[in-house]
Amino acid sequence: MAAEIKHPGQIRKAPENFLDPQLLREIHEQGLDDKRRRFLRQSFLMASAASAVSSTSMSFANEVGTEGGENSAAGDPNILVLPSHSTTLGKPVAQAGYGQPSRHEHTILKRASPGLTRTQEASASFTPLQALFGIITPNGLHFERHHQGWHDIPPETHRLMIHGLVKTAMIFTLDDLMRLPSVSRIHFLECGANTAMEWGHPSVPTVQYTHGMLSCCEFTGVPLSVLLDYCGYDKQRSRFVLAEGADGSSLTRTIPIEHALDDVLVAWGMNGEMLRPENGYPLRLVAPGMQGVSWVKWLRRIEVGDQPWGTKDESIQYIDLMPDGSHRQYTSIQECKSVITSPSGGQQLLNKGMFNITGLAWSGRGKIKKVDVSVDGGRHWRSARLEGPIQNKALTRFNIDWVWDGSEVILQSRAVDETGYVQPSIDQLRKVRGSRSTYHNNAIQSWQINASGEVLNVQAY
Ligand SMILES: Nc1nc2c(c(=O)[nH]1)N[C@H]1C(S)=C(S)[C@@H](COP(=O)(O)O)O[C@H]1N2
Ligand SMILES: [Mo]
Repeated sequence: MAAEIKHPGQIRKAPENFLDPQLLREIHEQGLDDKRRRFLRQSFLMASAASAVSSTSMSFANEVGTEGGENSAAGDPNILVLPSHSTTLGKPVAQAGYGQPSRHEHTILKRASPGLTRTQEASASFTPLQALFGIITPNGLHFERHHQGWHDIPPETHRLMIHGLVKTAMIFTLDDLMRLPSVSRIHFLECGANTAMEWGHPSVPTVQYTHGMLSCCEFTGVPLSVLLDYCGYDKQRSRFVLAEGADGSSLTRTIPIEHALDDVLVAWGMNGEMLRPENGYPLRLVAPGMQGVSWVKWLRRIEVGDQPWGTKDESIQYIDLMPDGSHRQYTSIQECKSVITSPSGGQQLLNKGMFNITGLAWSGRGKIKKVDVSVDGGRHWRSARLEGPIQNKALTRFNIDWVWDGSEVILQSRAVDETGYVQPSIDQLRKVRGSRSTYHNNAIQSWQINASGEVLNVQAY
């Protein structure tokens, strides 16, 4: 299967021209402290000044000591010659329009996986994590997972019914819901089958395919607790709710009432605008920390009950086959996980020198406490810098400076959440779970960088 996937790797360039070997060694061993950072900046400025005319000599991509080539050219035409965009009138403002990414970014797309596609409707597309910054997934790049295709449902006729163990069964229109007090919260959404291809051996080449059924958005909606209160749910007997979607798959999931009352939302907003049709327009359940399938899209019905329903989506699918032949059921929480998104599979390091290793960490049980990064396949670890604010059940971005000396290395990240849970190696995970599961692979991901700078998906422990 790996051979069927063709995906352009990303090009990374390293700013090492101006580094002296001693500093390089120190950074390699101890990372960047403030003093070294200052040094780096100064050397950078000096290197730039020394080559004021030849601006490409600031280029980060050339070997130390390389002479000739672009660098020693008399002048860089990209600086010396005014381009037409500096000398002509730009395009007019659109009278009405919806903004699009630069055409130079046209390769950054959500992409379907040949491996996980049964039919084009019962399928998935993956978010290009390698190309994203920070923690928010742009709406146009949000992965999709449909059991039976997607619809663009007219909001005027869409209804949400709440019934079961309630005093008054109610039917809400979208307008009704939007009159209620809403909240906006940033949460990750991960399909339980994310990283499913990796239970056995590494089988897909890029982080888009290994981890791309993952996103993080600001969702806006009304807390489900508000609606349950409004309908007068039976406080003695209610133990579960069932959420059902309006698509042909009638996707249904049981959710424990503690979750339903805690932070579950009935949401219409995603990153400041209405949900995209593919993501459940006009209404979806937001079930923070729970696997994607519980985030029921095109939400039309919530039933309150006193026992789990055991629907097809929680008895035939979304169960985990264990080594002893039994199945785990209702394993809804996404355990702590992390992945390095750059450098990552399919990318190429063009040169030795300094790189920023960056990635994402998340936990369905709360906040991320720590992410450690190893560049030697797990023998030594350094703590990465976490970008704040660190939020509950949201992606957390981590960064760490690293100098590549040109030798073969294995990069790994290992996250710890606020409960103290440590992300397992694939070996540790397989010891407990076997390798016949589809869902809930939260193992440490390994990327090998070989001597020619290629980044490859490998397993190491
Ligand atoms: N109604 C309905 N809800 C659904 C699904 C579906 O097929 N139908 N797919 C589920 C699965 S398996 C996942 S991982 C998430 C994916 O959400 P997304 O398509 O917005 O990324 O939606 C869930 N909600
Ligand atoms: Mo999913």
